[in-house]
Amino acid sequence: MRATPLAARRRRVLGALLAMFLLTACDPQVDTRAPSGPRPIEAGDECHVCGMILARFPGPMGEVIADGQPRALKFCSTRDLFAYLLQPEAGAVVREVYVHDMAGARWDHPLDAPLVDARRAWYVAGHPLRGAMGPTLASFRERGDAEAFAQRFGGRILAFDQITLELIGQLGDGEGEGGGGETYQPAPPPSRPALQ
Ligand code: ZN
Ligand code: CU1
Repeated sequence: MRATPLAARRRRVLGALLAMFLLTACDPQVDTRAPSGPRPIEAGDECHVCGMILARFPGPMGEVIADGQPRALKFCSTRDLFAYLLQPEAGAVVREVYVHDMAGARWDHPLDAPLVDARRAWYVAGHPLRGAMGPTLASFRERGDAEAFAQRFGGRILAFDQITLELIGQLGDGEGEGGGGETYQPAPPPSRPALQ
């Protein structure tokens, strides 16, 4: 059957729409945007999960750069960071994740510590030091620093992908207990390379 000019035009429009859809659908897989890097945590920053003012609390904190969010999302603790990251909805929009490298940092002054790529960091769970929300994960850029911490305080070492919601739930409750526990204050290692 011979197509009328109108039907032919409709087919062309549909074809163009289909091509646009396919291009858009493929887009996330060819994302080549370079990481923009961590933003400094500032005095008034609030936790994206619980609303607490970060600067008032001890222990390592986290940060997320997410699509559709002009500002970095900040987290009072690695515990709240993972509680956010491990929700199914978060996965689609999270671009970059950072945590404090506590090697060479004072546990009660985490804002002095550098923020490092959380996906490549090492974590210690099950130690007695308290973060902003109570029991929390100590975070380190180097596995050796996590091992040294675990030797001193106890706990087990985990990679980013080994952290589950179940594990976060098992850390125990303790909101508002921040500041308790022992003080972790190692001497900075002598030859730590500078982070860009
Ligand atoms: Zn929080
Ligand atoms: Cu909190």
